[in-house]
Amino acid sequence: MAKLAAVLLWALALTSVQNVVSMDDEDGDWSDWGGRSGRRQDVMDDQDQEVNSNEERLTAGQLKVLLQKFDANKDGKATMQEIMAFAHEQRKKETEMAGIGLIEDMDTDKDNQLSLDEHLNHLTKHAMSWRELEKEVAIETAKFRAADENGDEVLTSSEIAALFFPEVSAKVLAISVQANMQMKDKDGDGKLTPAEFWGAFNEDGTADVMLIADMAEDFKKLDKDGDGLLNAGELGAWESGTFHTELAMLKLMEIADKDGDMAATFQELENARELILSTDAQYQLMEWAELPGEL
Ligand SMILES: [Ca+2]
Ligand SMILES: [Ca+2]
Ligand SMILES: [Ca+2]
Ligand SMILES: [Ca+2]
Repeated sequence: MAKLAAVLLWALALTSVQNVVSMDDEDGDWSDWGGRSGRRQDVMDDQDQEVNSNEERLTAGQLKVLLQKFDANKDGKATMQEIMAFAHEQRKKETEMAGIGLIEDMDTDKDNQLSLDEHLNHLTKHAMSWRELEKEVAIETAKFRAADENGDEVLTSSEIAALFFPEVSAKVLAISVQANMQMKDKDGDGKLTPAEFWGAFNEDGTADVMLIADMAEDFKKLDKDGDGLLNAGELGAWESGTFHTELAMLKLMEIADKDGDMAATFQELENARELILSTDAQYQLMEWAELPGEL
């Protein structure tokens, strides 16, 4: 179960945490996981000593199996594109595993399916503020319809995952990104300044310059076109978790890819095995390597 929890933690850290937290806040488990990878990183930093012990090291065998999984065209090398495609498929599998367990508290007629009524009843029951509820209902209804692939008005197994983990469905993700854009975009120009993105405002409405400076590096990495603002696509990379995985894997490439062809061979990965200890790349690879029944 610890491994499943780790998998879920990773998926959660990467997705719209606030939705899941608001739905499950009565049991208190999920709220402890609030925050994105920042919180997780703090925990990891505290464990540096343990991470450096043998038990947390990837074995050569694990690396070999991971490379085989990444290497879709079987040329013996893993490219960034292959790794990111694997990451997406993996996230889909992980979230689908959570499946029906996700709706336990919501599925009031216990038919192992989630109807829109059940979803909205649960939302209403746990609403924090009536003012926000109307908006929430509209967003959640749109997400529900987008997740309902076969249009039969109930969500079953893999459809359920998309509602909770929008990143596994392009359609649900688009709605989630649009909703978050609208929520954060104070001046309504369809793009986010650093202050809008982090919600970094002082009580008098001016930007919290200190906080923004602290986060400047992350923002710069997200701002792919470098215009100083985040558009929907750039925000989508953040919401989907692609951003965190991509950064971690770019780090892996930077360390491992010695001949600079932006692809890693087994030998390159094996040489990098010690060098990536305590990096996000290491944590991500470990999680993939330790998936139950995978290796
Ligand atoms: Ca039901
Ligand atoms: Ca359906
Ligand atoms: Ca704006
Ligand atoms: Ca931009």
